[in-house]
Amino acid sequence: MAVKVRMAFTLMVALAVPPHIAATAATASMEHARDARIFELLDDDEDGRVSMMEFKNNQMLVFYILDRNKDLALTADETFLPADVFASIAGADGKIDTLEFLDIVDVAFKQADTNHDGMLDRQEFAALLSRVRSQ
Ligand SMILES: [Ca+2]
Ligand SMILES: [Ca+2]
Ligand SMILES: [Ca+2]
Repeated sequence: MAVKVRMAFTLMVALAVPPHIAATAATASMEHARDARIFELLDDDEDGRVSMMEFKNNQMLVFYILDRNKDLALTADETFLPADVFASIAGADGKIDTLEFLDIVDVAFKQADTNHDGMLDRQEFAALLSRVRSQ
C-alpha cells in the first residue's frame, strides 16, 4: 500500500509538468506506459477494469489528470461536460473546485463509460486521456 501511495504521488508530480515540457520529453511509448500505470493505479482489484467504486476511491488522482493547467480548478474545456451541466455545477466562478468535483464524479465516470457497462476498460480510459490531451 505504501508503495502504491508513493507511486500515486510520483504520478501527480509527473502530471504537474507543464504540457509543453511533457510533450517534448515524452515519446509516444513513454506516454503509453504512463497511461497504463495510471490505469493500474485506478484498478485497485487488478481485474483490468475500473469500477465506479475504484474511480471514486481514486478521485483526487482523476482530478489531477483532468486539471491540465494544475490550478486546482476545472474549467469547462477540462471536463468535457455539456456547457449547461458544467455551469450548474461550477456556479458563479465558472470553475469546479475539488469539493465541487466530488459531486460530479458520477457524471464524469458515465461520460467516460462509452459502452455503458458500468466499468471503464483500458480502451475507454485511453479515449478519456486522449480527449484530455487533444484539448
Ligand atoms: Ca477493477
Ligand atoms: Ca484547471
Ligand atoms: Ca465501459
